[in-house]
Amino acid sequence: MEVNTEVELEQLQSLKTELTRFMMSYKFGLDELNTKIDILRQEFQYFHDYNPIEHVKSRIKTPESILKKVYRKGYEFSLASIKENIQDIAGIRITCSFISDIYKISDMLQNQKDIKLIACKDYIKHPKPNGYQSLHLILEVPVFMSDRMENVCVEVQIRTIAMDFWASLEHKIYYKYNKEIPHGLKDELKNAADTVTQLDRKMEGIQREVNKIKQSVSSKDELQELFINNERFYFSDDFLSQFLSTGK
Ligand code: 0O2
Repeated sequence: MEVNTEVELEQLQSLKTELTRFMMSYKFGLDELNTKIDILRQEFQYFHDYNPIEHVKSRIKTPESILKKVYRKGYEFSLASIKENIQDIAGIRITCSFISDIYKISDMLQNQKDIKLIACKDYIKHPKPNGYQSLHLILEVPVFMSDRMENVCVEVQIRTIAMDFWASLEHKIYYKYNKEIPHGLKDELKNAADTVTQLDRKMEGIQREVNKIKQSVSSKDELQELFINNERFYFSDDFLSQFLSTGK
């Protein structure tokens, strides 16, 4: 369709405004959740001395991909229907080192008062028949804009590095063979998925052993300093003794 008359251009302008507002709300939803995830990551690093999050990637579904999903699922074509039915327009993928980190992060997010859990699919406890593993959460976050508040859904996929490695290779193969993976390769992928499970369990066990060793008491010097954004904060003996003497 070619748009050229003045009326059509005006209509297009107002549609563009509406679509921009729609897509921006998902961008803000992602920004909010990304900030929350970054705070959890930093706090965890300070208190547990390791980083449970290897990396975080976020994306907004392209209009073409939204359109395909609307047709594939037979939804009504309106922004209200798209907002209600397509809950993965905004998506975040969190990659962790260990399986236990996945559930820690999932719990920490779900325990936040302004986050509402809409759905949870645990493909780690119940992997897909092809071997796919990941924890999927649909979370709703409130986004406050200049003239309104909107609840926005964000799909959060949390998985280990090994699960992510498997999923990205499977995804490439899936599209290379136009969604019809040959049987031999399917079996090999399933085997690889079983190896991923074994590796993740083994790494978790090693991490548990290391944690036991790490639980030794820190030196006095270590307990008197703190680094925030590479800036060193020092708690002097005087400063600390004030707290210790009042018992606070
Ligand atoms: P993209 O580009 O990653 O967003 P639905 O979302 O309703 O169509 P379903 O099955 O209810 O389908 O959703 P589900 O199971 O939560 O999975 C949706 C997303 O998980 C997919 O997004 C993939 O990212 C990922 N996923 C699910 N199954 C597999 C799988 O077998 N292999 C791989 N590699 N990834 C998978 P999209 O929409 O496909 O694309």
